[in-house]
Amino acid sequence: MSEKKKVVIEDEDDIPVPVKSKKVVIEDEDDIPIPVKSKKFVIEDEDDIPVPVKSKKFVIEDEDDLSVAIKSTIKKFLQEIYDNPYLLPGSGTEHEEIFEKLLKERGIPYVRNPNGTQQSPDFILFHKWLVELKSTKSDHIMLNDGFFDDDVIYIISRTKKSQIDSIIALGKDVYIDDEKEALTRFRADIRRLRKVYKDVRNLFLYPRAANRYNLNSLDRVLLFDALKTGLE
Ligand SMILES: [Ca+2]
Repeated sequence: MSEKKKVVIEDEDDIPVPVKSKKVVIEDEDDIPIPVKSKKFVIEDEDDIPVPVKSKKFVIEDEDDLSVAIKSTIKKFLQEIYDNPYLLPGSGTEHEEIFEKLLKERGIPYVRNPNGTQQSPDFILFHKWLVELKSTKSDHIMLNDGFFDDDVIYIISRTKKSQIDSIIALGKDVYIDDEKEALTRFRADIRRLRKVYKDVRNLFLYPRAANRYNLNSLDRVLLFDALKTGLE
């Protein structure tokens, strides 16, 4: 230890933490890095160091807390639509636009049509939660070539005689296993047909699914409860 030093550092633990990581030797106080000195206040001890996070309405301790806050925001939003299905009328693009307006009004971050307008999902909320909108004026929805994706939240707006109700559920809670098994076999057959039937002179034959799913036996209360449990 040099005697020129004004501050005597007895051992390494006494070296202030921000300085410790630097490789320069501190000869006297003037050598203390500028950012510390330029502060308007003197930090007497650690308790005086401002903690910006504490000024927020809630303290986010770690990512788990953030994810709890996001889940609770999504749950509240879905509950609102479930309780007031008239908030989400319309079909197709109009249906999506109304949903987008609801998200904007509530300050929920989202991406619309992340995979294009023809591919699921219709929205991603908070960079993570996938939402697919469906609307129908009958007792079924069109699936065409598609099916329910396990971890996508489906919001099905059903209008019947000017009454609207919403079925809100995770994909995996909607379908029954044997339905998916039948669909897998069906898709294999479609692929086979596409190979068998190709162009015949001017005629191009293209087998394509126009599958639909009947909603009548779905229990909207049970399905929504299952989704909410998953968001706890
Ligand atoms: Ca859709």
